[in-house]
Amino acid sequence: MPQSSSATGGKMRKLLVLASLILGVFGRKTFEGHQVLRITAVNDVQISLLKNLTDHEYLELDFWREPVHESLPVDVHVPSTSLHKVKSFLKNNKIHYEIMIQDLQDLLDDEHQEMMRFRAHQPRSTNEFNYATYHTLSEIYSFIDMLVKENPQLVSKIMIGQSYEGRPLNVLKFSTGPNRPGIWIDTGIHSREWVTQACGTWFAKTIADSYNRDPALAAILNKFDIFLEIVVNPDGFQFTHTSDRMWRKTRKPNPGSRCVGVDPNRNWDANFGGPGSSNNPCDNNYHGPSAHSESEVKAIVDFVKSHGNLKAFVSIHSFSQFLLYPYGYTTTPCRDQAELHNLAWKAVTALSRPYGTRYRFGSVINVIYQASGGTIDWTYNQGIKYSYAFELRDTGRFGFALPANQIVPTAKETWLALMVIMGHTKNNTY
Ligand code: INF
Ligand code: ZN
Repeated sequence: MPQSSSATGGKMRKLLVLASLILGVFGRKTFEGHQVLRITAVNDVQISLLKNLTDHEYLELDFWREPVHESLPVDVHVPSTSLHKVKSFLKNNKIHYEIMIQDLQDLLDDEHQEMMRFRAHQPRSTNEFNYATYHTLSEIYSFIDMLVKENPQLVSKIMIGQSYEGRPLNVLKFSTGPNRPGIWIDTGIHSREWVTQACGTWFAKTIADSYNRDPALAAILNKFDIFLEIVVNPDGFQFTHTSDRMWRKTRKPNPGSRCVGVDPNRNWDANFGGPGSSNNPCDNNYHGPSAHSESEVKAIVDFVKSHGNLKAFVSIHSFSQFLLYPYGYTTTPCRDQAELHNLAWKAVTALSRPYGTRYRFGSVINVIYQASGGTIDWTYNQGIKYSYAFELRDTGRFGFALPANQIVPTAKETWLALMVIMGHTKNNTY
């Protein structure tokens, strides 16, 4: 019996759908059976054993928190293919671990479904924008344009450069008058840290809406401009949506290597290439061929230098719940260590008020580990005294896959800390 044309057409449609599904799925890395283990080393023998693990590239381990010292847990994303090897290695060496995430893909499926639920409705204003869900790059770009259009007196958009793949590096400028000193805030330098770009949009809306209501913010904006770059690493961010949700670096190919990307938080001219950064293009903390080699970093460097009057610089990461100040590349305390430590304490105290979220604080090298070529070491050495890095929620239960229902609480508590830092900057700038 010859097939009727409609039946053949129907078959064709089904094949096309299947093909696009396979392509879509094929293009996107999946994490079925991948687990995140929390490993607690009890001495430095165990720490060095864990550090050796990082050398076995074939295991494809992705350390969400690197092995440093016993007081800090090690969180490692283990592909399903390496789970048995890694778990027997840990057991044989009597290294304690627990499974923090049973199946990473389950978490990411929930995240994706949650996003799709809201994507149907295109917001026509920033009041309709849903701050309690994760967004794509184009949704964030249109949010930025809506916010500027709605607040022409207060908000403008500056394009400080282009990413490697040619995407605009957009910075929101909040200003109530000419020739003001500036405060810089950035989110999304590491693309997989999705709660940070989400908080960046919430911060932008809050500044626009609260300027006329909150006297403390008005006092800050009457003396300072605020510059907010929500997506520092747009190529990496787009890649986390289309291909690999766990991507951290930029997306520039490395000549002579099969591995792509540079860690933008190792690419700054602050002890560039020093300890706590890698010269291996396949590593997640690869520093790149030279300082400021990444256009996403160079754009900020040029902006900081041309502006010439930034008084505070805050770069926002996730996760771990830390508030960090320089230095990362040396144990030598920075000149203003006492003041920065005291201000960090005030900031994390304010942060803890709404939900009891507890932060640790201190210099990068003391709280976490040595890291060379980091953002805030460079900005501090440029003379921007109030240079801080945040590590937002959580402490590893969900890590980079933080559920969307924590976005707004995270943004609200972080905003309180930012207001303390900006207020102090205002009261201590002459
Ligand atoms: N932060 C760590 C990193 O290796 C620690 C850090 C923070 C180093 C700030 C330097 C400055 O970059 C993150 N957090 O990656 O996401
Ligand atoms: Zn980061």
